Amino acid sequence: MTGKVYKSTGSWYVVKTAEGKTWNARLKGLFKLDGITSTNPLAVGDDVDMEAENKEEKTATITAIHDRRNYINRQSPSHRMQHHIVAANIDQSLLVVTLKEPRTSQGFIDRWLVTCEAYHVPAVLLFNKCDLYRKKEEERFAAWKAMYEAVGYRLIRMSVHTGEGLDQIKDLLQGRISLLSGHSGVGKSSFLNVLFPSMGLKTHEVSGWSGKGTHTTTFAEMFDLPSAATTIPALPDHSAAASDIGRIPVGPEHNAGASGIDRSIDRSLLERPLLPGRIIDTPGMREFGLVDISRPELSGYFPEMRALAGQCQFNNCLHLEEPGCVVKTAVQEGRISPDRYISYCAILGSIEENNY
Ligand SMILES: Nc1nc2c(ncn2[C@@H]2O[C@H](COP(=O)(O)OP(=O)(O)OP(=O)(O)O)[C@@H](O)[C@H]2O)c(=O)[nH]1
Ligand SMILES: [Mg+2]
Ligand SMILES: [Zn+2]
Repeated sequence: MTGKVYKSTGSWYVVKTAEGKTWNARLKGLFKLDGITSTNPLAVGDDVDMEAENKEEKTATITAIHDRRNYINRQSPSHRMQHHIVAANIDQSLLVVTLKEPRTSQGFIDRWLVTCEAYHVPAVLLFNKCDLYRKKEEERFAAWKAMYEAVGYRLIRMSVHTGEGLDQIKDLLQGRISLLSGHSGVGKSSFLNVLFPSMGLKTHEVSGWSGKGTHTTTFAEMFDLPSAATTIPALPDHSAAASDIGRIPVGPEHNAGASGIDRSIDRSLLERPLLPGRIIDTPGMREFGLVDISRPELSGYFPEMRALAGQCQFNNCLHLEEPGCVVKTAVQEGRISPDRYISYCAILGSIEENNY
């Protein structure tokens, strides 16, 4: 029988068959030897063949791993020389970004975008906690929106607390396998809980919030979105203590009324039926280390630089100090954002010299 890996907890994998039956499966020792450079030979999203070990207990042995359509790979946080496959066979990756509590840096976003480009996975940036934005964050958001949209990325402004943006994101999720990533504490699990209250995922308690946060989600896990027949219940009322998502009580500074902008949403949008889709919740990442990307190929993963490929005087131009560089000219003339170029230089500098 064949199935898809929904969760990995060390040596056991939760595998779901097309009929929706869930098995606990493990790899044959043979496969473990293959994963020399990868900390995990199998990732969430992998399709596998398996043989039943015990039909009553629903345990099985994985006998083969199907070829991956794509995957997202990162540097293992604990072993610099090893890779960690975040997820395989995904249709899109959604990066949850926050401008405060915690603050996501542009460097982090750009490293993530480069990886998505390298693995041909469409990326969307979800700016959560927009209910917390004040003047400074509004300005930052406007600047990043202009910068990323100019490059061709989609940005969605959202708030798990007010519901802003959730209808658009629901549309994005339909019928696709989506990977949800971002720093710890940006609200990934809270977001899934509010869209799909029956999931009941653990989220971070507001009372021990330190800004950095401990990881609440510890394993990547895939969830089936409610089927087309199911409708999504309306968001909890603002006045009700939304204990199920552990949200911050609405105080004057969190209240839409304080800024004079009504950020409430049309609740009827949340009652539309959904097409089946799947979403992968992941543990928060502190850093995102690139793997498998060489210095000469890096600019190919910046779409605004890729558009100028082959036009520099030297065909091995790294767009640093070389004469006749069209990328640098584009930066000087304002056609490429200086901040994106700075990110490019920083990432280039972080790629090991011998990695080409
Ligand atoms: N103000 C505000 N707080 C939010 C919002 N979304 C989530 N939070 C809060 O942010 C905190 C962290 O949320 P989680 O959902 O646990 O974050 P996570 O991204 O799943 O974190 P890890 O599992 O550690 O990676 C919780 O206290 C949430 O209530 C939002 O839109 N606005
Ligand atoms: Mg979480
Ligand atoms: Zn150049």
